Amino acid sequence: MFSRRQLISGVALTCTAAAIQRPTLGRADYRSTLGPTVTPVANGRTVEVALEAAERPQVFPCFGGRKLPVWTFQEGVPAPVIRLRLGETLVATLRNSLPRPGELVTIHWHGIRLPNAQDGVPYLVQPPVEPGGSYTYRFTPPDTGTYFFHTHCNSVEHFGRGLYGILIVEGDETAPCDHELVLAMKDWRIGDDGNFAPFYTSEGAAKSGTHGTVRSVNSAISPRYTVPSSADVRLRILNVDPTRIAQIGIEGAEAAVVAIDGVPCPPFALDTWRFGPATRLDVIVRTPADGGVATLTDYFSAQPVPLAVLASAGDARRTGGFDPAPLRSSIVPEPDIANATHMNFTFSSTATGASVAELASIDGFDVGSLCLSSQTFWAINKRSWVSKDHRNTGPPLAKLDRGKSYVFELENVTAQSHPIHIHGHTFKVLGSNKRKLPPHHADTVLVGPRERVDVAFVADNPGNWMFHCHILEHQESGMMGYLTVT
Ligand SMILES: [Cu+2]
Repeated sequence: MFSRRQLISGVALTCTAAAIQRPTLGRADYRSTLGPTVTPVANGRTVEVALEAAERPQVFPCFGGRKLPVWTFQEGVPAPVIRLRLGETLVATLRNSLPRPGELVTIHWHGIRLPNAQDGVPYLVQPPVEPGGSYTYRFTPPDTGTYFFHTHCNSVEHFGRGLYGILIVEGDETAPCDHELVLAMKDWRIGDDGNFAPFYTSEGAAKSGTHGTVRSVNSAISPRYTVPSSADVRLRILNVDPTRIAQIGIEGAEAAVVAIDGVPCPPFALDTWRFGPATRLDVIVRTPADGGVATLTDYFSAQPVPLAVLASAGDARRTGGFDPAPLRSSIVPEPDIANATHMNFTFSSTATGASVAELASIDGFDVGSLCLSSQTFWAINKRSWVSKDHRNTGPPLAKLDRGKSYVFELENVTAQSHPIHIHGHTFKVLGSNKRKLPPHHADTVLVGPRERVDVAFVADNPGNWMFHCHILEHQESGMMGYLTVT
């Protein structure tokens, strides 16, 4: 008989095997350059959006007919999609109409290099919005790309109940695609009684997070979208789950990655991509001929999971070979690696976290019955963030000089993966001690067990910026801090 631990490692082996054995299609010698730089020019135009955080009980397609008390920003849709053109200013008015007394809200615009005051972190940069209150965000995004937004208060529950939205800044294409889809991947945690199950558990927080029970894309199970045939379709794929790490690929069609975390990269063939929470991937797919299907698939499980199906219909749009046009180059400043200051950040578990993880791995042991003296399981450089609501911030993890280049050595000494996110900056991923990564930029990078990933950036944005794991239970149980740029 297998122990639970053996079974878990067996699952991991199966996943790896699934990813490796998967056949790859087509060629991979796409153009290795980017298009000309696109420089934002504020054009005076504004896009005004009203976002009202409220409970709106409804039946999303993945709920199996059940009505659940979801929390959303707008009526009628699982998640609003805000679109603006580069150069336009977003004016977003947030109203807090959540039903629970004392439930606070802010909006963090994930990945946007915006002024610190608009970053939406309670206490650190703004007072949280009380029930009945409102707050207006106003900023002009400097970069194109695929982003999302979410609250930065009680995040595990807010994500769990669906309080997030998509933000797209257009203007990066050098050649138009034939069609576009936004595909937001998120699990829902529904208990046997048909209601939401607890979003935060000590067992989950001390290990890889508390997983949802129903997988979805755009709040539907394996939704099917009709797309033009033999066409180049742009997929903006987002992982908006607070926990799930996927290994995504496209089955049945040739596909190329053109941007990671919104930042354009020279196109490269998508075999599979390790896809951590809060990360995004822009992919161009050459759809099959009329009647064919291509499937966005997650290979990081014992059996590949079909996440969304693209069904081709109609006359062929293209006849030549697949040669996806690169997007325009971004204006993210290039770090001066030779003269950069190196800083090491070690992501570790606390003594409490290590013992809870150990106990949680014993079959039948209910960690919830422990009278835990501390809910702090994780640390950055041996410091745990003690207040999940950001109230008692303490000193920053590091002070950075404005305009200087830094190399952050992100060192994970735990047995879990951690998607590490830095607010207000986009970093260049330099490399990993464990895997080969294509040259790219990101705002969130997945650091695997005992992996070290080096990233570099110019600290050009003044203010206090959160620096944390985006497995939200890890964040709320200690793996969070902030940087000060002056
Ligand atoms: Cu983590």
